[in-house]
Amino acid sequence: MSVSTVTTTAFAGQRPGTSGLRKKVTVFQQPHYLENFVQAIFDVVPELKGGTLVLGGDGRYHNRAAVQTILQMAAANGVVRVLVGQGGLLSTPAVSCVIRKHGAVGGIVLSASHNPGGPDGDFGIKYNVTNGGPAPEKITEAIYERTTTITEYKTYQAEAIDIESLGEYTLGGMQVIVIDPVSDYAELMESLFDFDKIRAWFASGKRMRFDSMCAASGPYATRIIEGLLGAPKGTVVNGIPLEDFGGLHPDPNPVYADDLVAHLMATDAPDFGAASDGDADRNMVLGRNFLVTPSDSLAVMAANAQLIKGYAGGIAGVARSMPTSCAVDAVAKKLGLPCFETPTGWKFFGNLLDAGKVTLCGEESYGTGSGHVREKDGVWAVLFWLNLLAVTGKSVEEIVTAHWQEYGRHFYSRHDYEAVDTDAANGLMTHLRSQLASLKEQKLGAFTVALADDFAYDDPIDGSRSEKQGIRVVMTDGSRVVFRLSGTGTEGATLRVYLEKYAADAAQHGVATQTALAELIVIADQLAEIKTRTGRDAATVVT
Ligand code: VG1
Ligand code: CO
Repeated sequence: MSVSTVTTTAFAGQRPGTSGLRKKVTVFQQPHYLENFVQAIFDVVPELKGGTLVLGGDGRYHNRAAVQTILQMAAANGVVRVLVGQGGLLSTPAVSCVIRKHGAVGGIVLSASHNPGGPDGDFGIKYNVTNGGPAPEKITEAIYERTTTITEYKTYQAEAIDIESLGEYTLGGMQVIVIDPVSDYAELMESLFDFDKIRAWFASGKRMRFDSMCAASGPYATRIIEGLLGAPKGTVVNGIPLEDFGGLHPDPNPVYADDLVAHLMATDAPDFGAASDGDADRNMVLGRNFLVTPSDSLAVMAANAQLIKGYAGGIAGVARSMPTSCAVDAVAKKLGLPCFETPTGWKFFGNLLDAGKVTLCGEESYGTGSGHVREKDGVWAVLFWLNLLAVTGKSVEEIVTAHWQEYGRHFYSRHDYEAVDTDAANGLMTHLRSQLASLKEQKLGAFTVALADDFAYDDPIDGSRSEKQGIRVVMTDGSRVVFRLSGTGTEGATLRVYLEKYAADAAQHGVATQTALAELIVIADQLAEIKTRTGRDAATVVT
């Protein structure tokens, strides 16, 4: 039982993407692969020595083994206390909550989020900083740099800690506290939402279906919604986290959560439906016979925040990622709120939240959140909607259609082309960039281009600049086509095409989304030569 220094060699490709380092499980199972990355974290964040670390993951295959490895390395690197979720489980927003509440230096999240799990699936790791949020690019880059030169790591060889039972253990000079993954988080939710009103809503016979997709939200949703809020047993389905997510693809969108959608479209549909992803930071909400886009969800939240206990004092401002629709901008304009446009990925909201510039944030990729933590938060979003349904007595459809009448409707869709040849995808982006200078004022079908650029973001708080964050082509009527390559995939490249069209006139609001966007879809293909360059006739996933 002692600290040992292990000789290692660097692995190529350990640069974190949009949200941490994500690779196939088999890549992480290579000797030293995880260890190198973890040692790089300890080397780049010296404050961890002598400090508290939070550790947990979404419960996917390899989670438990990785927890033991990291505990031993933490002990060898001088961490004094680790708070680890029971069974190694902590949702991503719960990690953020626990870091903040217990004054930890940071946290390590083990997750590949919405990517499938199991021995042939994906695994991932990311570091969260003291504010509870994902490390900013400055730190992720430093970690990456460190992985390129690493020659040794430290570990403390000892018996595995029993992380299945709550309690306190010691590992060398380090204390390991196995915590209940839900209680701190549930307490925070109770402080933000009117649980009495939601209880009354369920007691009046209203019904919901929460599909946890066999992933991390299960214990949270079950304890809070069926337990504290009194919803009938069976409200939460697929509520037990499984290492392979029961073979499901835990991405809460109409394509992968099709079973939930079918239940909400059935004749005996419940009033409200929701789903969450692998690590419980994403959410999809839907009403009876009615889908809500994530961009609209954010706008509705901003417009109604004053009705919700935790936000009754008003919100400071809103932020959305660049590809997210401008629906929330319309609300901000009307309410006189600041509205920020950031690159894709939650790490870009951290500074704005810390500085008190914004309260609500969202992404088109089924992510919404607020200043209560520094991650997007799936269960929080669902509770926000439940609270809204309970205080207004309205249905989801009534709330959203009334919203469109007031603010107009932003038709929105994302077309993903997954596992495309990497060279073809890079060529497509280069081809788009080469057209930017000449696109302005060009007529494209019925549209005229107002702005065409490669989005760059200057952080208003720390002045850092992030370039090449997506090609956007904005039309004079506000319609937009945006192109990006994903930073979370593990196979080839994934091209994301984001399409948006604004309709002020309520008579047009009932049109099917893909019909409303048909002309923009054609324009996107013409601009990017998607079909010829990718060899694909159609998108892999349309949300
Ligand atoms: C995707 C989404 C992005 C989200 C990220 C992490 O990134 O588009 O909005 O923040 O996943 O979400 P990309 O680079 O593949 O487009 V999660 O739930 O993985 O933490
Ligand atoms: Co996620």
